[in-house]
Amino acid sequence: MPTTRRTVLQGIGVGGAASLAGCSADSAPQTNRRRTEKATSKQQQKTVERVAADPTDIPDPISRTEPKEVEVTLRPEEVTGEIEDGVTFTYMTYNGQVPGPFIRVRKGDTVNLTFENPEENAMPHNVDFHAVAGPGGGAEATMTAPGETAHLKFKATYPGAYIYHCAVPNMDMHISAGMFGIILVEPEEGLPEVDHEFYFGQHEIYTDKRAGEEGHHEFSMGSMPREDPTYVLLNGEKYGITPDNRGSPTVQTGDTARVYFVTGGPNLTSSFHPIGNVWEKLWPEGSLTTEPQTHIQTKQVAPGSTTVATMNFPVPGASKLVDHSLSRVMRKGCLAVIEAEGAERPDIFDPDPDT
Ligand SMILES: [Cu+2]
Repeated sequence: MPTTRRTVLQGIGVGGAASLAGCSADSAPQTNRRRTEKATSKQQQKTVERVAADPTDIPDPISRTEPKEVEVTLRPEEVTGEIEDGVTFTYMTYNGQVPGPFIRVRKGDTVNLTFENPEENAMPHNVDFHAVAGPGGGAEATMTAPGETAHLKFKATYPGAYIYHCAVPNMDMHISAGMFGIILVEPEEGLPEVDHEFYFGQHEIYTDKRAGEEGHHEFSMGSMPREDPTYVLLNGEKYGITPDNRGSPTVQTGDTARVYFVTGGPNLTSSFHPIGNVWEKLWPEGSLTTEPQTHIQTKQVAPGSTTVATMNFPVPGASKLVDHSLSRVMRKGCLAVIEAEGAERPDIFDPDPDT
């Protein structure tokens, strides 16, 4: 009988969260140990059907011309989900998705952040925004044990697309388990109009089994220092954002899309490339106040950085987004697809010119 995501998720028992808590116990303050153990037994029950962030789930472009206060809530959530069919893993997420929610503000805005670490978690978490001017990007101010809530207020003083990520002592593990996302600080003049915006995040997961081996994969503290991941993923799941899996975003030929891309890492640099396409305009490191580069085939995006790039779709078909370190695509899951629909354009691309 073929296994489905749901049946596998229902079938897994204990184990994931317990060892997860064990291998990062040194990130839990001693005073919270009792509480953490109690939380662990509850956390084992929490499974989710999906962790892959919807690449179209982005707040609308900002049309305001004045700054304002923006309310943002982040919830670190430890959840068990599937990396691929039959392979479960205990992710650490912001708000249950990988990458975490896309946060959109304007230069000069003040962000009122509520950081709620749910009681059912096993571990402390926090958030370091690269858009924050201040100690740790807010990491110390948001450091919370399960059941605690912290507040942080900050002004977005400079524009750009920035990563945010967990920054507890075992931050490499927490990022590998899924704790990263983008905060976009729009320049005061806004961004050029486009037909679509998409959000993708790359990161790698280190587990104790081979890629594709069925069952629950525990986090591997052995392979992480060797930077030898089991999976390299876009939006948290193997081939998650593809037509056969969670589905792909669709555009019409002639449209322009702006892609926001973040490399969580924690260790691997992405060589970000759209197969069958090109980055028409590209803002390196998410620096939106520079002149864009044009017609870039492959862009290296380091862990802890982003890129913003536009693409056009002159002909119908799939644009496959990959890390051009291709073993990560063929063996480790790093692929997403954007589908373009529209009339064929044999003047541009003719796969069968003899008929
Ligand atoms: Cu964390």
